[in-house]
Amino acid sequence: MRIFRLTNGESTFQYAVVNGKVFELGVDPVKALINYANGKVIGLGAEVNIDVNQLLGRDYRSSGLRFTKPYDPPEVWGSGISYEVSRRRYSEEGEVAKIGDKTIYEKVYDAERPEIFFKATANRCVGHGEPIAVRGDSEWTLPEPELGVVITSSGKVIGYTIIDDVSARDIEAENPLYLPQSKVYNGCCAFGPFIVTPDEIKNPYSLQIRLRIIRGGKAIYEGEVSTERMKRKIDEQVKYLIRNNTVPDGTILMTGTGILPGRDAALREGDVVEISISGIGTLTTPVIKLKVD
Ligand code: DO4
Ligand code: MG
Repeated sequence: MRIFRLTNGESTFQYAVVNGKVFELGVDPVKALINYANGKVIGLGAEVNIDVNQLLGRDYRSSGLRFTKPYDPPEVWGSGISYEVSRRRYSEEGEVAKIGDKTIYEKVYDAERPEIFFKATANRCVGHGEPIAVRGDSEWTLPEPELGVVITSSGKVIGYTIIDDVSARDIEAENPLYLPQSKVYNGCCAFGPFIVTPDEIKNPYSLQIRLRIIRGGKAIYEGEVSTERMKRKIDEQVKYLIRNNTVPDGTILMTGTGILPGRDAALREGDVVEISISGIGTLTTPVIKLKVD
């Protein structure tokens, strides 16, 4: 099953795709995911005739129905430096803080305890076709294309999604204590277009993640990675997230990036970020730059 949500700008409408057919979803999407995972009745409504592919081509400037985030996540958390490439690339950028003779990124990559950070609430997240943001005080913001997992309060994975941990890298590079400001702001996170149930993702460690940054119709950056390269596995990340830390059902955990463009790919207003994960789909988001008030 996959879950998605549409909006006409005023109201939202939620749907589930089961065996290739689209149905209205009569219950809260998180409840539907939990019931589905437990083999219980989901709460499907009438079958509807919706051209999903045509709707995926629209964005927030289109009139009429378009995609939005699949549901309102109560909390979004991130796990960091879970790929060797992120350990290396984060360690290379400028004057990086050290503990002993290792950069903080090398240290956390090798440590038993992962990096876990708070990322967003629903109001800071956008969906497919909606704008992600560059902070008004950042000149070097990058997308971080990641596999997102939707979990219950007990840490059970009930869904997968594509998620963008948009990050103001210059603010984090200036001082690691600025991490929350580099990670958490309006429009800092996009996810969707779908939440896909675990039965559709046979092996979460064999997914291909691709990123394209498009400027003026041309790709200025293209990169890819397989989740096979994720060193810190999902259950380990979830275990630390929920240790002595109660999270609500429907919390999303971002599992870390393995694609790291350089400074020359810093996002600009008008760019389009396209992230694909095999078996899930493609999340497309335009970019806007916020103003400092
Ligand atoms: O501290 C850096 C953040 C790392 C991160 O977000 C990632 O590896 O995806
Ligand atoms: Mg990240």
